[in-house]
Amino acid sequence: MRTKLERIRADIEALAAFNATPGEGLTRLSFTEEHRKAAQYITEQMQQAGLAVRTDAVGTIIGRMEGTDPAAPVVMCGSHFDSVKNGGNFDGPAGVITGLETARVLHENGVVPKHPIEFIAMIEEEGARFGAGLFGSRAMTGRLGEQELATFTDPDGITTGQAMRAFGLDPAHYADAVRKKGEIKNFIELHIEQGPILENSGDAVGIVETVVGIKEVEVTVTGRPDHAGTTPMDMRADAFLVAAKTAIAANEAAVAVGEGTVATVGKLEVRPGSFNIVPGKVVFYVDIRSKSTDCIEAVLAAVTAKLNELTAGNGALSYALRMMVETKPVQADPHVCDLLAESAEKLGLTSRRMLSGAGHDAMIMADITNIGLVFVPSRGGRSHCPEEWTDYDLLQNGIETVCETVQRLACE
Ligand code: HGY
Ligand code: MN
Ligand code: MN
Repeated sequence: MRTKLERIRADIEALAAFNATPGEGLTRLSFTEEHRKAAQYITEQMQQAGLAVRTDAVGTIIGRMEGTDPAAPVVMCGSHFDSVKNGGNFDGPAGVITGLETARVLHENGVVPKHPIEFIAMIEEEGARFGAGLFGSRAMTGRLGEQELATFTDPDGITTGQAMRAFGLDPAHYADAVRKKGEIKNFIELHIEQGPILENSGDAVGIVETVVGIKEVEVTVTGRPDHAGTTPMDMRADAFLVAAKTAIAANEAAVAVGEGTVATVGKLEVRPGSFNIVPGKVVFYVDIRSKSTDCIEAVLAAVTAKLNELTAGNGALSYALRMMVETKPVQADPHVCDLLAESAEKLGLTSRRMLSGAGHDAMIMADITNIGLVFVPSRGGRSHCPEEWTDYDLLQNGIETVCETVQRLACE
């Protein structure tokens, strides 16, 4: 092993401290003090590894190692360092630390690659603050628009653009983050699996071949707030009842279409939100994922049909949909997958080809480059919760695999 387990542990523990909810899992939202402190730590670690460090126009941190051919396309390696609310310490940081440790190993072993290598720490991959994730990679690939910066808000009504400005970034320059097609040779990401398959298989690393497509849609149901005690049941325009029945329809449609399709309503807000008021407005999010685009569309159609059915014939009920994130299923590059498998084998590690049910920045980077995505096991398959955990030696196996592969890609 060329990587150092103690450095990996120290990085995870250091980043875990930049947390808004200590004792209740990790909460590190974008453009907050927790973000600033984590960015400072990552920047320092990158500098100590000999990298030239910059922050792009939307806040993603980029540490660059020059190659012998500065005009050669860049090999990129990294992940994100924001979190969900009350999440775990490995979702994202495991991949950022993979980059840090790879940079350290190449630097201390005097490896000078042909291709420049850029180590990446993306922001706002989870979308936990503004509702639209994969933000840093969407900015890099040109999928971000100024409409989003001006209209997507956090629970306090602060827009993404306002939060960027308060953080010291100029949202008007968001397009400066865009990287041109051809500029990047590969994007390699290590991530925890966040599910039970790899751990149950006993294999050391997962090599992702396909990442599911995602549609995350915001649904606003408008009804009429009324007194909960005096309004007869047949005279109500109850926005929550519409939302609840729609959530059940989404669940039933995902089960019906099969092919591993999933649908989740994980965020819902009832307004005004008092026990004795018939809900006048409900805003909720339907997250639909599948390796099949047709299945995603079928579930979305079922959601829309249910909303039409429930609001037709009641003039006081209406709904609106807003697409927050939509990505198609994405394939990892076969050559990169083979290199990852060869690296694992060379290290004496077993590997298996996998599907990713979680979205990752790599799936967005696939718009402009060839990607590789490596999984390490999650204990009990748990993630997006304080129980999220990966033993450091199991994480190190993945980091060694990526380090070996990044070096080969950058030197070939
Ligand atoms: O939602 C996801 O799949 C990822 O954790 N952002
Ligand atoms: Mn996540
Ligand atoms: Mn993640």
